[in-house]
Amino acid sequence: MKFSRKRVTAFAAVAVAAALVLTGCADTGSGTGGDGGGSEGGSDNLTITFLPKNLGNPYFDTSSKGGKTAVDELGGTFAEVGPAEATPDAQVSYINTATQQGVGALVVSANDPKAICDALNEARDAGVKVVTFDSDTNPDCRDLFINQADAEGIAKVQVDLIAEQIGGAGEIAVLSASANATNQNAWIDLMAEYLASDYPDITLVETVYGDDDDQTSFDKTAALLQTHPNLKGIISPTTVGIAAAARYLSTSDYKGTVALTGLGTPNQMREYVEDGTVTAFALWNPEELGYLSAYAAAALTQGDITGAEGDTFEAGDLGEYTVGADGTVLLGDPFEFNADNIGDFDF
Ligand code: RAM
Repeated sequence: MKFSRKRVTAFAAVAVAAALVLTGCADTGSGTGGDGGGSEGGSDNLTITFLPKNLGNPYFDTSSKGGKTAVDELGGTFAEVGPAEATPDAQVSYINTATQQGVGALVVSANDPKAICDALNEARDAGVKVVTFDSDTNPDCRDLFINQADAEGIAKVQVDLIAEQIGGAGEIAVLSASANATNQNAWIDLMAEYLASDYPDITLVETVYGDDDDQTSFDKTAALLQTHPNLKGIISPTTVGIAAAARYLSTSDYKGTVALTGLGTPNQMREYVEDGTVTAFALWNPEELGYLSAYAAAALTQGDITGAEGDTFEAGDLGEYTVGADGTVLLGDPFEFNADNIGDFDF
């Protein structure tokens, strides 16, 4: 089946792909998914290993589900490995093991832009293709970065949401993931710029780090509210953070008086939208992100692309993608969830 690849249908495309897996109808068939020739230095090694920031996060469970769907479609071998904690160098040992095992590609969301670079470059020297997704490394330690959405757009949607929710003025804080996370740090810098230029009456009083750990994020929310009695809103640009903060707010006196938005998964946020703790938040579809990342990894291992600007490849049901500047492939635009549409999503 073929879908038009733009955002309007993209959620539907992955839903159908997932349904195929659930019903056991996915094409795990025969082929290599490419021309089978391993052209231009390709190895046709379709052993593709996903390495998220940490395990146990529903966001990455969902991206890995998309990755597995794609690898199954290609007739390859999917694996997911990763640390329990999202610390800067916790992924190194997993990269080294995958290199020793001779995987075709590693698909990594980095906890730190530099800490895993040596290990990734050793993997590349050994012939492993490296795709970052979600949270990039420095560009010289990977072949491609699959970007979920334009960083400016991700920053803007969250700032616009909090501004609307607090009436355009007052103190806000950010509850982030880990302090070194490439993705969150880029978004927070851009949020600060956008606040300064477009919302001069909003003051960002503090950024705290919950380390993409539920309990730490919960405790940091409590501390923020104690430290800043005039706080009007919190932006949490992490699915772990926003869910923990929502849980804290929902049973506290702050419910309905302190606004919360950021990046969340619909399944984790549904009860807090329904109980009025949260009115709107944003995200992309992590399943699509994993699906696209796996197809990009396969295009690299098969020698269909090198990661150069202008390279194009087919990403199954999502259609054709083109590599942009700095070895980056863009999935699409962020999407806003609220009480009117949250019932339409299941991830
Ligand atoms: C968490 C992780 C991930 C980020 C999402 C929004 O799951 O920090 O890297 O992209 O939130």
